[in-house]
Amino acid sequence: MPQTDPYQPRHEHRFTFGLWTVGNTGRDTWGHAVREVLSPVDIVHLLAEVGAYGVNYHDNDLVPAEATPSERDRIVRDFKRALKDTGIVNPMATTNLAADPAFKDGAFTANDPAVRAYALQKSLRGIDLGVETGATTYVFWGGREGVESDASKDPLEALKRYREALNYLCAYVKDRGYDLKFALEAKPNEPRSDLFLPTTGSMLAFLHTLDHPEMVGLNPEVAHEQMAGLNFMHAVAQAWDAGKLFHIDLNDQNYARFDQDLRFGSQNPKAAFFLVKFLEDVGYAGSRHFDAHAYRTEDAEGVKEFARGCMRTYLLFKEKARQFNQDREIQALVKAACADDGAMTPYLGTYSAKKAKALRAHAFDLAALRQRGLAYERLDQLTIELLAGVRGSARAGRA
Ligand code: GCO
Ligand code: MN
Ligand code: MN
Repeated sequence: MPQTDPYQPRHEHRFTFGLWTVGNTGRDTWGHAVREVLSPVDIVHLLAEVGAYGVNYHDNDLVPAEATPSERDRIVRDFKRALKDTGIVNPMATTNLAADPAFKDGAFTANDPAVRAYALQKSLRGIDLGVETGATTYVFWGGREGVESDASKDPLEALKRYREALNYLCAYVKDRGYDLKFALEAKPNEPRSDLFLPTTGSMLAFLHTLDHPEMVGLNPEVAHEQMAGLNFMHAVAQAWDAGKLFHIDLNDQNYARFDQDLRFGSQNPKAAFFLVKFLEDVGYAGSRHFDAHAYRTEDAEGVKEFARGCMRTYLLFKEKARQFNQDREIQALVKAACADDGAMTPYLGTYSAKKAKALRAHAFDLAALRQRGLAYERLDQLTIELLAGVRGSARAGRA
């Protein structure tokens, strides 16, 4: 394909995949693996082949828990060599605090202090490993930090333990002089019935209770907010507004189904479009990490199609966002909806006693406010037509 293809992934797009995403073997609660296990080195080469920018991993995706120190060193050496050979980079790493049976009651929030200490030790080692392979963002997803029964754990105690653990790890990073920031990833449920800090908004409030909030941001995930029935783009906007959008996990999800990790944009294309439009409009410069996996029906070739599809869909919507921003009719409707003749300027904005006095005395033309139609039906239909491809750049005009 020529370099000018706007849908060809390039390094500057910062598309990344976890080792566990394209490496997913299709094992689920009901069935065995359907695909071969790929080594980290194989995955790095696969990602280079499909045009990705980076690879992320959990400690044990790279180094198996049972590896000896010399095995660890060999694995890390081979991985770094593969990165060098392919030009793939490692922007993010994380700790697997979910798989080991020791974490059945949580990791940082487990009732057993030995489990909490083990979780900290695993995180310290995971941080060292991530830094060694170049990661500058370290994600915390508390997959087991929750309950099945509220009889089992005091949520205030759990929050206290969670806070203590993150404070400890922030202090470690500072102590070591690492160039590393943390990104917290919320999820409402799965694998546990109820996870603590279930939404991006909860995480955002929580991180400001930490000792070093400046080191800590968010890693919102599309499916996690959708599982809670929320508007993901709004959560991302709030994270951005707070200066806390450190990372993002892109995938898709059919609301109220099991945790699906679908190819980005494949289930809710309109929501995905507005998400891409948001990220591009504000100039988000971080990784676009696809935390998703191929359908269980797919073979190795299907996995590559899945990965290419995630990136291509992102770029398709990026181009559609550009068209949306340049479409005269769409922009006229947006502008009309927000039209401001300045009549309210004396009353709006920062409070003053004078302003409030004037506002209290103002008589509104409520009949006019109540009758006004906002033409959002037309605006949304034009959006759909743009996405469906029947509203090309010929009609869009120039911005
Ligand atoms: C999930 C999560 C994970 C995390 C990963 C990185 O639902 O399983 O999204 O994939 O993102 O563990 O922390
Ligand atoms: Mn997820
Ligand atoms: Mn995720």
